[in-house]
Amino acid sequence: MAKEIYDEMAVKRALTRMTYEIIERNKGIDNLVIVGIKTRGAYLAQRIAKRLEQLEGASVPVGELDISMYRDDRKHTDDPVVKDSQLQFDITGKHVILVDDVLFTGRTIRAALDALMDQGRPDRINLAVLVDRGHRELPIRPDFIGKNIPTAMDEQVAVYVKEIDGKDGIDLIKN
Ligand code: 3GP
Ligand code: 5GP
Ligand code: MG
Repeated sequence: MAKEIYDEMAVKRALTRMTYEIIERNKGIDNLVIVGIKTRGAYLAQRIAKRLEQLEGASVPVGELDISMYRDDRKHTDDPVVKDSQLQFDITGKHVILVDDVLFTGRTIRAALDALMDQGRPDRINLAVLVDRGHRELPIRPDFIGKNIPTAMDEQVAVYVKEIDGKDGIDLIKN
C-alpha cells in the first residue's frame, strides 16, 4: 500500500534547502564537485548542481557512480559493488558531495567511498541524501538530509523523479 508523503513542491524545497546548506558549509562553491549514485541519486545530483549554478553563477562538475547489489535478488545482506565508476574529472584535492536518493544500511555509501578513493584523493567528502530511512548497519551518517523518514524494516520509500518516473515525489510503501 503506497501513501504519498511528500509532493513535488516538498521535494523541490528540500533540495533547495540542501543546496543552500552545501554553499554555506563550503563557504561558496570553489573546489566543489558533485557525484550522484545511479540511478535516482544521479538525477538528484544534477538538480543540486543546477541550483548551485543558479545561486552562485558558476558551474560545478557533476559525475555519477554505478553501484549495484552483488546479487540481483537485492537482499540487503549482499554487499553492494561498484559496476562502473569512471568519473570524467579528477577528484584529487576536491571537495566531493556524494548524492543518493535513500540512505538505509549505509552499505551502498561504503562501496561508493571505496570507489571514490580508488580514483584519487579528495580533500573532503560529504554525503547528501534526499531521504534517511534509518536502520544503519555501518558508522555512516549524512551531512545534508532532505527528509528524515523513520521506517519499519518491512516498509520501503519510493522516490520518484520526473526524468524516469514522470513525476517528483516520495511515497511510503507498506508491504
Ligand atoms: P535507484 O537506482 O533509482 O536508486 O536498488 C535499485 C533500485 O531499487 C533503487 O533505485 C531503489 O530506489 C530501489 N529500492 C527500493 N527499495 C530498495 C532496497 O531496500 N534496497 C535497494 N538496494 N534498492 C531499493
Ligand atoms: P543501503 O546501501 O544504505 O542499504 O541502501 C541505499 C541504496 O539502496 C540507495 O541507493 C537506495 O536507492 C536503495 N534503497 C534502500 N532502501 C530503499 C528504499 O526504501 N527506497 C528506495 N527508493 N531506495 C532504497
Ligand atoms: Mg539509489
